[in-house]
Amino acid sequence: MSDTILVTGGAGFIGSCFIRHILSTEDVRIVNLDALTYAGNPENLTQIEKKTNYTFVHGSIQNAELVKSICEKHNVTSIINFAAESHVDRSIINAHPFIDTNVLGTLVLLETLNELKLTKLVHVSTDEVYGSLGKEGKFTEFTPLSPNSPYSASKASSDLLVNAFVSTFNSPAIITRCSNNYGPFQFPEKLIPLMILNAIEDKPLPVYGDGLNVRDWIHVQDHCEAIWTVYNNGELGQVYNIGGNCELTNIEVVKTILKQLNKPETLIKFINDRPGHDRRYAMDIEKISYELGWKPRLNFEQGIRETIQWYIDNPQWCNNVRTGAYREYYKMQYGDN
Ligand code: NAD
Ligand code: TDX
Repeated sequence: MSDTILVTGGAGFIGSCFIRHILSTEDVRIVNLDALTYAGNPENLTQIEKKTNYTFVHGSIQNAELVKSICEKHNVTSIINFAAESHVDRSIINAHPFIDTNVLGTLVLLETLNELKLTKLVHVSTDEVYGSLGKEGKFTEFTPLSPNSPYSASKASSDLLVNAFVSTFNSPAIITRCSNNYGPFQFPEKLIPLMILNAIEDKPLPVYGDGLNVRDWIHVQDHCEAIWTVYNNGELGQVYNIGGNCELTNIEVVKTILKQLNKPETLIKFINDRPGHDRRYAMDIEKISYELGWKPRLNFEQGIRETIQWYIDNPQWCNNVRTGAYREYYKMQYGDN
């Protein structure tokens, strides 16, 4: 066993998928540092929590002393940074936690990387840093950063910090930028789990604007496999785009969910558009495909069917995450719908 990886934000949607996947297939140690915000859920990790090569630490990536002491105590060799405030609508309500975690937290990880001479940092970022596309074209790694929401501005800022550390200190860091993820254990503030749960409960499905905004959907398992590929074979200092080659309008996604659940389209409710709503995202994944041999494996039709089934099969998880604070957020965002 060689690597001990500090995974940050590993109790969230994507980080927990990564940990479950890697600990069931690879011979590595993982230390998971997570602040357990509203989006962090230890229940996402019950299947691996007793493994001897897994340690959980409750704390923030902004706490430089804590991050350093964890790395020293566990002989951490490398970091994969999933920790973030991740929801665009929440960043429109209050951007401060986004700057604190996404920007200042990433700075702490970069400084730790340098100070302790760790072998690498993989920084998990997003297609949203590139801004919005028109009808044609895709984002490549050369597309200029042009973020439109406080969330994407905070992620772009963290990406720029990573690049600056690579240029200035030759820090061994790599950035991955992925498109919209879906799959089990996703917090029901994001489009797909929100629509699934509302449809199951015969509640209105709130679609922003005309519903014709396009997202490039990827199953979370494919994203995690791509990150593992980059971690092992990616070139230090590089950026790798990751995507699902699956562009769909929001209304297509919502209608697919309703059809699979055998629910009427009259549940769809068009509501006021999200301010600054990006129209279209699409990722060009030539670089990671040709250089590292990664391609998405799961198709949307099967992936969404299994995801819907997971939410049907896990009502306890769904009830546990919809706390009082969640209900307050929901009411603020959607009124009495
Ligand atoms: P999530 O909101 O489900 O999980 C984020 C996790 O980070 C939670 O467990 C939370 O407790 C933890 N966290 C928050 N602040 C922290 C802090 N200061 N210190 C330590 N832990 C903290 O998010 P996700 O959807 O799993 O996204 C993970 C990463 O992937 C993020 O960086 C996000 O920007 C990026 N990303 C997400 C998507 C997507 O579609 N969800 C797509 C591309 C990139
Ligand atoms: O209630 C809704 N109604 C609606 O029409 C919600 C929550 C969303 N939408 C629309 C907005 C987007 O066009 O659905 C689309 C997807 O919305 P989100 O699930 O909020 O994702 P998005 O804003 O595209 O950002 C996501 O992808 C990139 C993640 O939240 C980010 O963490 C990731 O970086």
